[in-house]
Amino acid sequence: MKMGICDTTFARFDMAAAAVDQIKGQITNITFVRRTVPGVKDLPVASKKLIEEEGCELVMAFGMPGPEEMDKICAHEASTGIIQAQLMTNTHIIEVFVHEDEGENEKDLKVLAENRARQHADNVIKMVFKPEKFRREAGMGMREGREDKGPL
Ligand code: RDL
Ligand code: RDL
Ligand code: RDL
Repeated sequence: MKMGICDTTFARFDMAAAAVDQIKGQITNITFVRRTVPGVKDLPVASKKLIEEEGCELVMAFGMPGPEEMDKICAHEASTGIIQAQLMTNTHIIEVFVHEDEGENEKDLKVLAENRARQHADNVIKMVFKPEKFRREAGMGMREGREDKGPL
């Protein structure tokens, strides 16, 4: 399988490296194609190119929206673009965003970013290779990077 990995220089942690490490530890026959762009708004077309020009069957897109109002708008625009790219290509682009103000401090933000990246990587493995295992997590209040909420 060919998997696209797209990330930004704006982000303050290398989430893509954590995710690739997480996947390589469980699945061996995956080829990764990596692209880095400046910021989150560049992720949609970079992801679409990984699908259409590089033949990736799934893309993980990593980004870190900043704390300002402008950054939040940017992040929303990027998400909308990522969804549009998914619909245009009929292919999943797993959006892994960590908002800078989700962290209580820099250390907490770093731990959150690493955990979210690794847990979305686990999600991808389950979605693609173990769908019946993922099915058992339906409705279970799963979260990425922090404690799961749990079922009602
Ligand atoms: O196309 C070049 C840039 O416009 C693009 O890379 C933007 O995504 C960059 N950018 C902003 O301009 C901004 O105001 C980013 C953020 N905020 C942000 O919070 N996170 C980003 N990029 O990854
Ligand atoms: O593509 C992977 C994720 O980005 C995607 O599954 C999102 O829908 C996950 N998600 C968030 O990132 C978020 O900030 C969800 C919520 N909030 C939410 O409130 N409910 C969800 N997903 O089902
Ligand atoms: O309920 C607490 C959090 O789940 C909530 O604040 C989410 O919106 C946090 N969050 C993001 O902001 C985001 O951009 C999450 C994701 N992405 C995500 O992919 N998975 C999450 N939370 O569990």
